[in-house]
Amino acid sequence: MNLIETPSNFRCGYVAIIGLPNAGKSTLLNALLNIKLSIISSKPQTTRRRILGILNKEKYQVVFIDTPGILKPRYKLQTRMMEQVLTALEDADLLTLILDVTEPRHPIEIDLQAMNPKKKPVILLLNKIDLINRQNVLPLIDTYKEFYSFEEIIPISALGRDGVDKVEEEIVKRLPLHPPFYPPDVLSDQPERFFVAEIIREKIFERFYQEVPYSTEVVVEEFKERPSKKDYIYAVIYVERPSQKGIIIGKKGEALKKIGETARREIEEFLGKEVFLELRVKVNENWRFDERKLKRLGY
Ligand SMILES: Nc1nc2c(ncn2[C@@H]2O[C@H](COP(=O)(O)OP(=O)(O)OP(=O)(O)O)[C@@H](O)[C@H]2O)c(=O)[nH]1
Ligand SMILES: [Mg+2]
Repeated sequence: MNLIETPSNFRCGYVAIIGLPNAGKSTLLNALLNIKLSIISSKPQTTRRRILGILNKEKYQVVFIDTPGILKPRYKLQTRMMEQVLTALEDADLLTLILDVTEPRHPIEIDLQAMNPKKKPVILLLNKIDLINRQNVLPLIDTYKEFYSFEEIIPISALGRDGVDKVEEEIVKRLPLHPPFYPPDVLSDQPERFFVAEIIREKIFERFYQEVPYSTEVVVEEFKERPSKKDYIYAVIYVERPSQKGIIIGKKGEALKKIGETARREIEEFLGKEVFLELRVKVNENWRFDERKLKRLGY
């Protein structure tokens, strides 16, 4: 029999990463895990679903939950996104609120008392300190001390991995004594095909402007492992209008080809093997606003 013993001082818990759109939540998740798991872009509302990222160490397991940025929903997809945030808040043992120090609106716009009725401990992370003068950091910490009784306030640069080890340390200290929830080789609860779709969506977020990235959803329809051949992946890019389909495909299919190339390279890196990626663009009219269509897309 193969019995795995967990030491009695093992710590394990759920940690939600919350904040306004574009604060650097996904960048932080990736920095903590030392792997590119969550997609990133310079545009707000990149993340649409809660994404688990599991950090496994000898004496602890941290289940991080990356979440969509907090906003006032203006359409159904955004309502679904905010439900994802609320679920994460409910699941979490500990919250990390991340704010962009170059954005003075933070975190006043977030009503922490209302969002955290059970008064779970909150660690405040002042992110993007690489973009401001060092001497402005301490006064900022003082300002936010008044705002809420944070467990800890840590200035970081998620992008530069500055302060990220300290974040891990402060989190682990506060985790419950509990055996691991997941086997040590598991990185997330989402299947590979979800991350493949996300990588393609990231390339669209990077490349296009205005409504196009927001009108786009990607679904991996087929993922076939083939003996003695590369894996075959067939993904559909859904847009809301025919004009957007034209934009994504581009002149003579150039734009779509570029998306396919950059996405494939990153998918191969993520999966650790070569793949054949086929992309198709389809119109799914106003899917963001339509309850039934959202449901079919898994929202
Ligand atoms: N200079 C700097 N940029 C950062 C840092 N952290 C994140 N960024 C940038 O900020 C932008 C947003 O980062 P994301 O990680 O996608 O932010 P997010 O909070 O997950 O955004 P949503 O998913 O849209 O809510 C990207 O362009 C990142 O490269 C940082 O520490 N310093
Ligand atoms: Mg994100």
